[in-house]
Amino acid sequence: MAFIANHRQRRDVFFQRVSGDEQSETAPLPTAVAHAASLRLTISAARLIKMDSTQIAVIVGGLAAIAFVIWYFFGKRSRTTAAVTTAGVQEINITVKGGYSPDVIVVREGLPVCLNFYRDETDSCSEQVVFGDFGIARDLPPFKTTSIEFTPHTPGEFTFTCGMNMLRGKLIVERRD
Ligand SMILES: [Cu+2]
Repeated sequence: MAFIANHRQRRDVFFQRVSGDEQSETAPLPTAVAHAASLRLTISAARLIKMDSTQIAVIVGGLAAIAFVIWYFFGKRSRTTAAVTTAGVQEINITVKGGYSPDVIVVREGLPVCLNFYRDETDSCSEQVVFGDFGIARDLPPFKTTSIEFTPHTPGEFTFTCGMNMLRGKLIVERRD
């Protein structure tokens, strides 16, 4: 025991001599090194855990973003069939607010269609609605109903969009039996 203690003391003296004046004079070097090492270990462990939680957050955020994109572009749309009025007009009310609701409208070919767009916002994105296939582009004043009337003569699916081609809806024209 005396030998070990003596040895340790000599070693401490040796380290102190080797490391010179960088080390604190109060703490023997091995203790300081041990402290520094354990501190470094704690910091790196903390950093590792922090990085992991950041990575998890990034992954979760990424997955959420992907899910949102899938839902936004491919999700089940609200499909609505236009009601036919006594005058034989296929009429439907569409709310415009960050999108079109409903955004899938089913009509029959050969009958006049009346689409009542109520723009429930001032967001400039939706200030115009475009039915490219029908050559229609119409301004939608905010908080007002704008009716667009035309008669589809060809069955098929026709996209309608905002003026910037961002908001989208679909007009499905079904064959008349
Ligand atoms: Cu837009």
